[in-house]
Amino acid sequence: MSAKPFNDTFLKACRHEPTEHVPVWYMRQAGRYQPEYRAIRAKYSFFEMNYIPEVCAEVTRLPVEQLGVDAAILFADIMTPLKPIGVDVNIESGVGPVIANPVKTLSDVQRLGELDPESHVPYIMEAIKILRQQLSVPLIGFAGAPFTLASYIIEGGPSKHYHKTKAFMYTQPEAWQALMDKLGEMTIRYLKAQIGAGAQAVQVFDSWVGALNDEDYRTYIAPVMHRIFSALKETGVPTIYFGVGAGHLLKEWDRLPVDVVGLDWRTSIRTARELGVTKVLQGNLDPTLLLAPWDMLEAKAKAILDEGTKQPGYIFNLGHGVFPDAKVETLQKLTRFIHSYRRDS
Ligand code: 1CP
Repeated sequence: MSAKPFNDTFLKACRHEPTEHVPVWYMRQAGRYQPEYRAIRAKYSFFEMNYIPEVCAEVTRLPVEQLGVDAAILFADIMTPLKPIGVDVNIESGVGPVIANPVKTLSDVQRLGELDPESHVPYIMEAIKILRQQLSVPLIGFAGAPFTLASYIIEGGPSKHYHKTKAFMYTQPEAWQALMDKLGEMTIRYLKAQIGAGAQAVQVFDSWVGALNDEDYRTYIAPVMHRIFSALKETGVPTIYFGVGAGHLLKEWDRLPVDVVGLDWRTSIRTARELGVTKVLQGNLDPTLLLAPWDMLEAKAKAILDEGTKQPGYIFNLGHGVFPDAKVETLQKLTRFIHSYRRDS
């Protein structure tokens, strides 16, 4: 075990419990903004870094040691479990996931296999076990949500408007349902396996689901998200649901059996609370502020902390991932600031 005492502030906040300091971690805290990451990435492809548990563990630990954050997030990608079920995906530098065989029809959906985590992604469970020996902060496992995964599988890569995805949903409802069922089942198996190996919380990234209006979300997405979070409830491990530009879906999200809602930077904590969101909140500093003068960054972070800490159950994070031109020093300073923050009243 690690020599340091275990820091459980993040897990306490997930359970609505008071904490001595506000816990903080950053989405995409492992990545290209770190010179150490770039040095390792120069030697391996993205998936090679994933396949070698020691490398995966090293990259996961990097931001914990460098920034002093209160949680680690497993170094993998939302595309990781798709490769073994038959999606021919590669992660291209500066682009993201690119898929050689996009899904177009029901038979394409039927061709996708079932995920057997123990045989398909044993390296993920191995990395989790190694990390649990080394870390003195909780380890977050994660997966992509069905809509967001479907958007890559159908578009063939990153997209702006998700036209093909939405057209598939509207014109091939049977195939869409089959795809949601398959990806929903995959997500449950994958996250349960991560929890079985030692993940102490799990985040489901539905980054692009904000492309849907609330009615379509209710019709096409809410049932599968219900199934996923209900299945995970049985594990007793806290769950987090995050999306970008999804403020209009928050009322729906509050009805899901999920513990923590991750906000992007567009929806303030105050707005979320005014909408009636009762869940623990995580977020939501605009990541672009990492490039702003320190005084501005500090003032914006303080305003978020003042709102977030009005009740127990708040986790500081960015409103989306750290991007490559952020500076390690800025994130270090921000983390120290979050940890030193105490409410005035
Ligand atoms: O530190 C961490 O956060 C852990 C690792 C992690 C996570 C949680 C990576 C590594 N990816 C993800 C999740 C992920 N991947 C999401 C959800 C979060 C988000 O909205 O950012 C998404 C949408 C992806 C898909 C993806 N993979 C993209 C985005 C493409 C797009 O559509 O804009 C990209 C660029 C990747 C590749 C990737 N994944 C992770 C890293 C560090 C990288 C860059 C790889 C490189 O070095 O080339």
